[in-house]
Amino acid sequence: MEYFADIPQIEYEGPQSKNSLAFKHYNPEEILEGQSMRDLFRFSICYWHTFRGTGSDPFGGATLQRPWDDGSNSVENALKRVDVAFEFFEKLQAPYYCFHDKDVSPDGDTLKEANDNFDRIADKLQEAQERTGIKLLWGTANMFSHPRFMHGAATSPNADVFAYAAAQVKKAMEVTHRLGGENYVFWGGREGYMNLFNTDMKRELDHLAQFMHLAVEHAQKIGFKGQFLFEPKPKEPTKHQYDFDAAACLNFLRANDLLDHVKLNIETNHATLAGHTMMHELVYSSIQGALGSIDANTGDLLLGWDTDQFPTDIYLATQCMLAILDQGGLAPGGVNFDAKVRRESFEPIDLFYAHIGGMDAFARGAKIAAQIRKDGVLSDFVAKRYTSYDEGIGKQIEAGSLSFADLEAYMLEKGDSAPNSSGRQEWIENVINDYL
Ligand code: XLS
Ligand code: NI
Ligand code: NI
Repeated sequence: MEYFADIPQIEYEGPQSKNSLAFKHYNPEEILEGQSMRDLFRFSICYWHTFRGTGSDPFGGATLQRPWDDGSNSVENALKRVDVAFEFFEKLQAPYYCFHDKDVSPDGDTLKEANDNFDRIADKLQEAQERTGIKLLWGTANMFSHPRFMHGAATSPNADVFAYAAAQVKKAMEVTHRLGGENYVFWGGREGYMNLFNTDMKRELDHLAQFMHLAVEHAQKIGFKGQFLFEPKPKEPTKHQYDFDAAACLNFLRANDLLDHVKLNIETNHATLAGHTMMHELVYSSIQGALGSIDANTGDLLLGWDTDQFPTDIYLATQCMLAILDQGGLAPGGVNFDAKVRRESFEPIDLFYAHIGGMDAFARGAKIAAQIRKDGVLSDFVAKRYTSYDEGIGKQIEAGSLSFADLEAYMLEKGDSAPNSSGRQEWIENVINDYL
């Protein structure tokens, strides 16, 4: 059975092509900075938006036409979705996918029933992976949709909810491991608070840290060697999420001795909700050796929530790829499209346009970033801007060999600092535009 019978295999046709069902820039075989685009991006398609999204919003119900889906939460429907999803991944030449447990598998009335359902679906996922060669980038657990998680999961004041969440993550890790998942993600869900008057923040954060240590311990027990990833997001659904931004996450991981085990999964729309640019979050995590993977999407400055739109902005993609190329790629992470089509884009073909556009935007951004890097325009200028630290007093400062008293003596003798040079911001922005 073919579910997208009117859609051809999406192939690379080059920038001159006028075919909107072809890649114009994403050429999996093309080499950029020594690696193929396939290996550089490790593109992944998310199950939740693409196969479980309905188009509903707080003001209206489902709009998306998904003729294969009977709308039920049955195992049969879930099994059929696996076929649909893998046909989609294959047609798009996407090497990876990722999921929450509850995206792929129906919940149950008891934990046992939910686990049995998950095993049945995992059998089918495994079969589909083996048949197509498509791999699991990461797995995670949905610990925010069910009403039991209204106060959070690991940070819930209800210890039974902590226990349920632990059981759920244990299972999700085991299935991820069985499917060869290369990473396991923790995004906060409802780990945060709505009001501090009713919240013991210290206890909640301690519980979250303990939960993550239990996950690390279980990974060792089952031999899961994948990378753990923590995904920052400042708000939504709670008013204040504990995984606010890269800085807050890294502080949490460092303070709780988790930094050796967990890196970050940075999402564009979450960065902007936190008042940062995506590039800021990428660079901030990368310089600390903690940039593990990205959730590629974009927000809308005029809409103040996590709109999870497909990334089509070449400037943004260039900024992302400057940071990613700078650390030589993302493996074992990748570029996951945590993005959804608009509720007005309700036909299945819109899913193809959306992903083709995102993959092409990243490919273009990467080509532009690689050229900028090859010409050394940014690196040369930045290196020059800091030359005062390459010799003399600057070199001694960086070496840590001077005290406040030494610096005072130096400046008392000199009288005043050397003149500054221009930051050339407008010039450097013009230079970037020359490459676009
Ligand atoms: C929600 C998050 C979520 C994570 C996975 O805003 O982006 O989708 O990526 O739990
Ligand atoms: Ni995400
Ligand atoms: Ni998001």
